[in-house]
Amino acid sequence: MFIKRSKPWQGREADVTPQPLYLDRRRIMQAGGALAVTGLIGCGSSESQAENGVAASARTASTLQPETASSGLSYRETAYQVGDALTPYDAVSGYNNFYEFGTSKEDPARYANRMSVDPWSIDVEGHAANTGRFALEDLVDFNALEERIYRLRCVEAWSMVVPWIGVPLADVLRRFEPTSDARYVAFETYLNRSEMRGTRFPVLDWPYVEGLRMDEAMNELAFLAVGLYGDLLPNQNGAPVRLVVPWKYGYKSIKSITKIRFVSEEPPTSWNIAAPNEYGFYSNVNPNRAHPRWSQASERVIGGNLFSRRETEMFNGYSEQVAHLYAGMDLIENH
Ligand SMILES: Nc1nc2c(c(=O)[nH]1)N[C@H]1C(S)=C(S)[C@@H](COP(=O)(O)O)O[C@H]1N2
Ligand SMILES: [Mo]
Repeated sequence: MFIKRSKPWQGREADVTPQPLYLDRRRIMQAGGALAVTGLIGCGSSESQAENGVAASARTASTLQPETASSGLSYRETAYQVGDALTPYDAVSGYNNFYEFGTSKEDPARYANRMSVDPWSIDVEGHAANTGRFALEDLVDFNALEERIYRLRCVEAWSMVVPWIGVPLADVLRRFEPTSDARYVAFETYLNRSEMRGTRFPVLDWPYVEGLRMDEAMNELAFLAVGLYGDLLPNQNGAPVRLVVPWKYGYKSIKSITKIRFVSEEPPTSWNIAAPNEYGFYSNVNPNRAHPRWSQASERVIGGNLFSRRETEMFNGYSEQVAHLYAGMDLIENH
């Protein structure tokens, strides 16, 4: 039987959506005060970063999703910010990798609306006290959402800055009470071949699977996103719930999750199965380890001008939070 339930994210009048930083930016831009923006471009901006920020924010202002201010999710801002400007909404939702819908960057925006994302449940299996099938609303507390602005670095050497909305992965995983045998956690993407035209081709071994070591999954940065730019995730970005692991290459951030399994052995991962010498299990962003076919030393900034590049940082700039996870490990060998 299908039970219609009102969605927690529909909210009530009393749930006042906080004014996010990017709305402030937009308001200021609309008032024509480009100079005033400089002060808002976050953390320890060097002169050149600030300049960069102003130019990019000016661009961002005109391309933000118009509904952002009125509809959307209730959430709180956090200190997870980056020095560079946000990638415009049009680029975040229009330039995607979601191979289940095709391999071109435009395919997901074109075809992912065919995926049914409501109702949504996740099967939880393996070494944990609480397993079974859970409705999304029972796993993610829509009254406790936060915004985190993270860098996203694709292994293809391009990057974005995305304002995600969601909850820390650790908060969700802890509620399943994983046992000491749970040394890794595996994730699986939804698979419906009639809705996902890209799965007609054996590009990857469907369903898309990913995994993290348990201590990586419990790290403060690992995030389960249900939204971006203040609203629910567009399907092409992995609706209704996807992983965001900002210190790893983008393909670790698995979309449209339907299964979570606690396991004792390192789980198989889609890109590692497809090309083990090119894509390892860890896949930490590492400018010192070239991909066999291209350098990883720098990256193209999506949404900037055609030639906009930045240096790639170790762990995508998140060393302070995650370097300790890999103490003593050879990160070239364990790529
Ligand atoms: N299920 C699934 N998840 C996926 C992918 C995919 O093809 N299928 N692509 C990955 C890659 S390569 C990247 S770079 C990011 C892109 O996320 P975005 O489209 O939200 O920017 O999603 C990752 N998650
Ligand atoms: Mo990617």
